[in-house]
Amino acid sequence: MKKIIYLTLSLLLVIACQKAENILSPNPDLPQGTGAGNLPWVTSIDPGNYEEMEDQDASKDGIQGLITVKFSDYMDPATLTKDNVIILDARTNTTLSGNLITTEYYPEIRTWYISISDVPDSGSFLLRLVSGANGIRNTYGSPLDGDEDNFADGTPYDDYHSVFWTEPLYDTLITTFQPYISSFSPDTVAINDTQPYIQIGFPVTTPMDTLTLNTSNIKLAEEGGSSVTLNLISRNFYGVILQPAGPLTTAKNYTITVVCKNIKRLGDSKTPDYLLVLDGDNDGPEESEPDLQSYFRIDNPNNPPKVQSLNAIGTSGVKITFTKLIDDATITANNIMVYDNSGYVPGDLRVYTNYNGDKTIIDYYFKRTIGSGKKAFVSKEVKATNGYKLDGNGNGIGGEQWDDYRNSF
Ligand SMILES: [Ca+2]
Ligand SMILES: [Ca+2]
Ligand SMILES: [Ca+2]
Ligand SMILES: [Ca+2]
Repeated sequence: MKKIIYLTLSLLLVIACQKAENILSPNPDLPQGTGAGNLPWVTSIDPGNYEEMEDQDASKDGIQGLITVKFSDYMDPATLTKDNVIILDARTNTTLSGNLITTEYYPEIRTWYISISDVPDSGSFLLRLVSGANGIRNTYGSPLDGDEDNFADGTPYDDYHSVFWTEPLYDTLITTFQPYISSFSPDTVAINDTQPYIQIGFPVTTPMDTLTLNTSNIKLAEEGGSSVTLNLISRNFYGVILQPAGPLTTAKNYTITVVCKNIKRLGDSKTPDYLLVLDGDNDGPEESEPDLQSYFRIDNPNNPPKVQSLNAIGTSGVKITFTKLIDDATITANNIMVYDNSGYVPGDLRVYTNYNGDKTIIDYYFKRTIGSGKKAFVSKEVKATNGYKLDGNGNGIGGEQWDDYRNSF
C-alpha cells in the first residue's frame, strides 16, 4: 500500500513540475484541434471584415488605428512582425509603409495588436496577414491557415484577408472571397431528356467574367472517355446554360468537368488574382483549383428497383416490397438482412409477387427474438429482372456506391 501511495505522489510531482515548466500546458480556454499537427487560424479580428476603423486618438491628425487579431493557438512571437502585415490602400493601390505599423503579441490571450500610426482618413484597405514557411506560424512551426480548410496552401493562398475602411467608399472595397457554384444540374441524377440543359449558377455577390464560362472550361464526356460537343445556349454574370449538340445515348452515364482554375469572377484591379478564381471544392484558395466533376445518366429514373415499403409482420418478421420484379438470383442472405441493436437477425425468406405480378415482395421471418433498434438492409447489388441494380438513395441511378438501403421499421 505504501509503495502505491509513494508512486502516485511522485507521479503528481512530475506532472506538477511539467505543468510549471511548460508554457503550452493545457488551457481550458483552448479549443479542440490545436497543437502539433493542427494549423492555427484567426478566430476573430477587429475591426471585422468590411467594418470601419475607429480613430484611437482624436487629438492627432489622421486615423490612429488598432487592429486586434485573436488566434486559435499559441503563436510563435518571432513570426508576428510587421513584415507579415501587408495593408493595401485600395484608393491609391499602394501598400502602407511598414514605418507606420507597430505590433505587440500577448501570448497568454493569443492576441496580436497591430497599431497603425497614421492611416489615411478617406479610403478602404485590404489587410493581409501573411502565411507560409516564412510567414505567421504557431509555436509548433505550423503555418497560418487563412482559409481554415486545415490544409497548408502556402502564401498567398493561406494568407488571412480582411477589409476595413476609414470612409465609406464602397466602390473601393476589395472582395475577400472567391466565387463558388451555387447551383448545378443535372447533378448525379437520371433524366429522360437526351439533350438536357446543363446549368451552372453562381451567387449574386460574385458576378462572373462571362468570357470564362465557355465550352473549353465546361466539358462533357461519355462514360469511358469520348468527349461530347456542347453548345453555349446562354450566359450572364450569374450563370451559364449549355446543351449537347446532338442527342445523348440512353442508358449511358455522362461526366461534366468544370475547369475551375480557368473560371473567374469579375474583379477590380486591386483584388488579388487568386481570389477571383472559382472555388469549386469550397475550401478556399489554393495554388491550382482542382477540376470539379459530376455525372448524370440518360435513362428513365424509374428503371432501377427501389424498396417501396417496409412493414412489420407483428413481432415475427418484416415485409419488404420492391417497386419492380427482383431477379431471384440476387435475393441472398448477404444482400437482404435484418439487424437489431445486438446484431444480425437471420431469417427465413418467403418470396412472392403482388396481385398484378409486377412487384416482388419478401416476407422475412426472424429466426431469433428481435430486440430494439431493428433495421432492414438491402444491398445495392440486388437487381431487378430488367437488369438494373437497386437505387437506394432514389436519384434514379442504381448500383451507385451509396445505394445500399437501410431503414428501420
Ligand atoms: Ca486621429
Ligand atoms: Ca488552408
Ligand atoms: Ca479551393
Ligand atoms: Ca442511386
